[in-house]
Amino acid sequence: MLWNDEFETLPREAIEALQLKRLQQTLARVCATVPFYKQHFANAGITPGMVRTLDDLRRLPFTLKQDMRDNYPYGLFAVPLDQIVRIHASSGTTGKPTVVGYTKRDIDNWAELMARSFVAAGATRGDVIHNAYGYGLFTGGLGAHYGAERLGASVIPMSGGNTQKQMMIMQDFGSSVITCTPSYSLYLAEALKESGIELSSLKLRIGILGAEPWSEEIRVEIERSLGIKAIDIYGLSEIMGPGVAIECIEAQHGLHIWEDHFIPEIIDPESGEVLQDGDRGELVITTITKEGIPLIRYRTRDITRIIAEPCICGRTHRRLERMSGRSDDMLIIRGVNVFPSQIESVLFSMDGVEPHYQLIVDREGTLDTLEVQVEVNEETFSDEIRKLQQLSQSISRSIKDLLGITCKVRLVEPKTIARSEGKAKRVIDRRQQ
Ligand code: DLL
Repeated sequence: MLWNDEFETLPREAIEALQLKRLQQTLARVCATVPFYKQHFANAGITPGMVRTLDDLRRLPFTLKQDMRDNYPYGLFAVPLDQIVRIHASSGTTGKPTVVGYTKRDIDNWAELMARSFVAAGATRGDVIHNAYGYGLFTGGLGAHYGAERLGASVIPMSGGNTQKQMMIMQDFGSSVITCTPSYSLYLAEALKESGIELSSLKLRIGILGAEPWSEEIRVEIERSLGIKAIDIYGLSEIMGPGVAIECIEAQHGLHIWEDHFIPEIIDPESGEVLQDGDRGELVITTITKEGIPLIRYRTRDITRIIAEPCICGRTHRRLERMSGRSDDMLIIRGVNVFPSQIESVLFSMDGVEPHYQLIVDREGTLDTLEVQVEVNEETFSDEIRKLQQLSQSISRSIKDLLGITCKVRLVEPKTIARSEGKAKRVIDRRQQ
């Protein structure tokens, strides 16, 4: 099923022609209306007229999150405030948030792309969409909400939190699609089990999950424990919010990025060089329809690769492999580059381990230390000490084999690691404190 047959199946040449036209219009517009871009391009010796092909895009300088911070709050907006109808902001961990503004048309395009994404995920207008993404400055809640309404489904604006109430509503209202973070879906699964609620008493069939990295192993666990198809959705507030890219239910392999609105590139995060399709690197996105805050070559810091092969679903928009993390999530422990997702994959290949963990990085004297805390299931936890020791040794050996670093593994009782209603916090780095 498609939402917009024409645009979702545009032949490659037509997508590229449309991209070039829209890119040229966007460049002309930002140069005329955003002093930052005028200066930024002048510094690089570029004028919009020099971009004659899509390949010329790589001649333009990148836009960084820092540029948004330096122009806080409205400096990068390309229209006067009286044309901005909504403002969102991303939840920065430190300092001021990153602010984005939407015109009426931006909001309309966003709802369209979210409706398209819902349909790609297998949702229909007959669904009851239980939206447990947070409503507020975060784009998840309102982004999913307007998309679900555009689709014509019945949307329940739950927002995050109050798990008991979520479960009651889910049962009584017959929620069939849930939208939330993957970590919250696991929390819900656990809470349902604890309350003795049978999956057969629910109508849940699809989860549209994103806003944080998750692995294939976690997908298997979510699908099993909630009895649903779990679909990966990607987005970021700087570019739009949720709905920039999504997996299709037909393949569940790679996220189609809506290329009539966004141009993706993959670069080497060190050199900034553009990589070939298929090579893994940092995702850079250029928006080509946004009016409020168009961004040119925005460095997302997310690590992925482009899957250019045609998809069985018939959509012609290329796919991004599931994000394997962010380049700024990379920990450097005793000089070794470590992505939390690498440790996650070791943990979930072990029997008896639950999908809840935390990495604690600290410093003793001049030496970095890593402690991996992971929950084990009830059965394993009540095993004899010797078995638990074997498990923790085999985890630490596998981590050593994979990454070359020694870590301390602490197996903890079920439900001791804090659960999250939004994005999970997997890493506690005490070195900077
Ligand atoms: O998280 C938007 C969103 C809401 C996406 C709901 C999907 C669902 P921000 O708060 O600006 O926006 O955070 C964006 O979250 O750069 C990624 O690092 C991460 N992220 C988002 N989706 C995924 C995903 C929203 N599916 C940042 N897989 C992005 C991995 C994701 N990481």
